Amino acid sequence: MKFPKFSATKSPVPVRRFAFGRDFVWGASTSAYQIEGATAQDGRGRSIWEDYFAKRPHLDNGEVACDHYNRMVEDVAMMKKMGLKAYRFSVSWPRVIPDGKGAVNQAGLDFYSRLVDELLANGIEPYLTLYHWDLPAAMEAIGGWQSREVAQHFADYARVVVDRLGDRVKKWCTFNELEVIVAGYIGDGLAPGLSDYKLRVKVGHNLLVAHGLALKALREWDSQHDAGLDLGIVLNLVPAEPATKSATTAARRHWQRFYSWYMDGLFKGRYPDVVLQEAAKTGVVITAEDMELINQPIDYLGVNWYLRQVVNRRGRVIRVPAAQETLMGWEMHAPALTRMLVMMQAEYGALGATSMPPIYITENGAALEDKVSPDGVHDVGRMTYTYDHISALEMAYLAGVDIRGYFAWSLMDNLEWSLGYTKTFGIVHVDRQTLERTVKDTGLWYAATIRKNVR
Ligand code: IFM
Repeated sequence: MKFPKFSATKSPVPVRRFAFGRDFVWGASTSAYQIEGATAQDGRGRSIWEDYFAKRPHLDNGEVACDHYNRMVEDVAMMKKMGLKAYRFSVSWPRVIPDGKGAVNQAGLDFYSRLVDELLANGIEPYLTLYHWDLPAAMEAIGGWQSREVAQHFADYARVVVDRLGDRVKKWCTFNELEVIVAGYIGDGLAPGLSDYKLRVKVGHNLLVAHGLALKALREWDSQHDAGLDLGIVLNLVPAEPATKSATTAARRHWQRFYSWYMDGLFKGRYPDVVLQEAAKTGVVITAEDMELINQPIDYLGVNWYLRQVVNRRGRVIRVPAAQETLMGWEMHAPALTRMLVMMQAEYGALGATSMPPIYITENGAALEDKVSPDGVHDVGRMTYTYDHISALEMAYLAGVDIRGYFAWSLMDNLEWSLGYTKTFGIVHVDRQTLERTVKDTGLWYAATIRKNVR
C-alpha cells in the first residue's frame, strides 16, 4: 500500500471544519462483487453476474476484482491509516448461502465475521448491506426478483447473517439501490440482463416487499437479543429538476415515477398515482398487507447521490448545455443535492412514526481522470467534486435536514459492473496488474478532512 505525503496547506481544495454534529460519521463504501474477487473460493456459489459475464466474454468480470477477499487485513489497515470512522460493505448472498436457500457455507460467513472483527479492532464501525446486486444464480432460476418466493428466501438469508454478526454489527441495510436492481430486468445493461419494461413496477414492488420481510426478521432478532440494531435501506436518488418553469409538473412526475415512489411506499404506505397506473396496466397486484410490510418504520435512510437530471416539458431528460460531466456522462451539480434533501424533508419529514428517519449519504463520488505518476495519483477533479458535495450536504444540514454521515464511493477502484475497470471512482487507486493500492490525492485530502473534523 502506498500512502504519499500530503500537505493540507498546499492542497488545491480546502481542508476545513464542516458544521456537522459531533458524531458525524466519515466513511467509505464498497460492495462484495465489485471488490472481493475469489468467486470460486471457499465454497461460494454462482451469482447472476457470473452468468451475465459468461454470455459476454469480451467484458471484464469480477473473478479477481481487487482480490479483497484475500487482502482484507491489508485493506482494513489502509482504512485505519486514512482515519475512516466507518466502512460500508456488502455481504455476498451466494458466498453465504450458495444456492440462495438451504445449506449455509460457514467459510463464507467466516470471512465476514473476520472482516467485522478486524474493523472493530481498528476502531472502524461496520455498516453492513445485505444485498448489493449479486443474486445467487439459483434464485434467478426460480424467477429472481419477479418472484415472491425469492423475497422470502431473502428474509431467511437476512436471519442467517444477523444470527452470526448481529452481536457486533449495529448498522444494517437490506438493499442497495432498488431502481438499479430493477434496471437489470428492463434492459439497462446489468444482470440478470433481461429487457422487459413491463417488469418495472413488479420488480420494484417485490423488492420493497423483500425489504419489509427482511426488516421484520431483523427486528425480531433484535428484540430477542436486545441488540439495539439500526435498520435501514439505501436508495439512489436522482432529482429531476425542471428545465423551465413550464416543465415543473413533468419534472415532478419523472421524480415520482423513477425515484420517489420507493420513499412514498416506505414512508407514506402508498405509491403515487403515476406508479399505481403503471402497476394496473402491467397487472401488478399490490395488497394492503404488502403496503403494511413496506411501510414499517426504519432507523435510517441511506442516500446514494451522484447527479441530477434536468427534464423538459415533455418529460424528457435533456443535456444541460456546457454542463460539467464525469466520465460516466453524469452532470456534476452539487447544489441540487441540497435542494433535494430539503425537499425530501418537507415531503416526508412529518409523517408520524413512519417519517423519513436520519439520513446518511451512503455513496457519493465520481469517475474522473486519474494521473498516475511516481509521486502519487493525482485527481484534483474528484477532490473538487467531493469537497463540493460535502459542502452541499453541510448546507442541507444547516437548513435542518438530519444528516448523520458521509461515505465516499468508493474506497478503492473496482469493477464498475458491465463497464469494467475503466471507470474509476476510488479514493484509492488499484493497479490492475499488481493490485497494489495507492491512496489518491482525494483519499489523502479526505483523510486530512477527517482529522480536522473528528474531535
Ligand atoms: O458502482 C456503483 C455502485 O455499485 C452502486 N452505486 C453507483 C456506483 C457507481 O456507478
